[in-house]
Amino acid sequence: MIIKKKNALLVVDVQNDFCPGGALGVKDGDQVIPVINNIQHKFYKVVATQDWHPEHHMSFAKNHPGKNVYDIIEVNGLEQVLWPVHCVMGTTGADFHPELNIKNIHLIIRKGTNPDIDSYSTFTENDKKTETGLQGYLRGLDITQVFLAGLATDYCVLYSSMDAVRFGFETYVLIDACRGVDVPEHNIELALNTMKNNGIKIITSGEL
Ligand code: VGL
Ligand code: ZN
Repeated sequence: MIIKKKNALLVVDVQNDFCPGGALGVKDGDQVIPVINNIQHKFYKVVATQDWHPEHHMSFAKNHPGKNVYDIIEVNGLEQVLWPVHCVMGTTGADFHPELNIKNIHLIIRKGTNPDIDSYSTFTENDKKTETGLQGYLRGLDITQVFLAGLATDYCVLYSSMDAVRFGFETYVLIDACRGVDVPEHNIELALNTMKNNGIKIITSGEL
């Protein structure tokens, strides 16, 4: 039995833009939805996140004249992948996928709202310092275990799980409930290795 009493499931960015047909569609991204819907009841708290960018966000390639989607540039000393316009606040692309069951979600965190910095992690912006408030919420409830699911394995799930373990939570990634972008090539494999090397446990939803 892995799961303890004080746990939280983090449902990362299961939004239209990250699902097939979306602006930054992740291959088979919608396949995480039935898995996530089926396991939510096992958790003490369920937190969902939304990538939630202003139109003029620095992560959009179109805001950097002469640059292309997936170029990697440096902004304020941080490496930045340039993305297609995605998850613009208040648009349909930023909505949760309609098949995701959101009725039992306790907390929704929106991240990436600062136009000047990206925020892959649900805990901190990419400066690794500015918090979203999630750590305080979990600590306030004495939660010690964090399980992650959603999109994308090699970006928001990776960064969120790395912060979770850094902040002292026992951290699990539910591999069958995640899908990745895989940009650059082999990035998902690299992400999983980084997780494992940092003490994050990779399990399947069947092991819960
Ligand atoms: C994400 C790229 C850009 C994610 C967010 O949710 O993994 N990826 N913004
Ligand atoms: Zn984004």
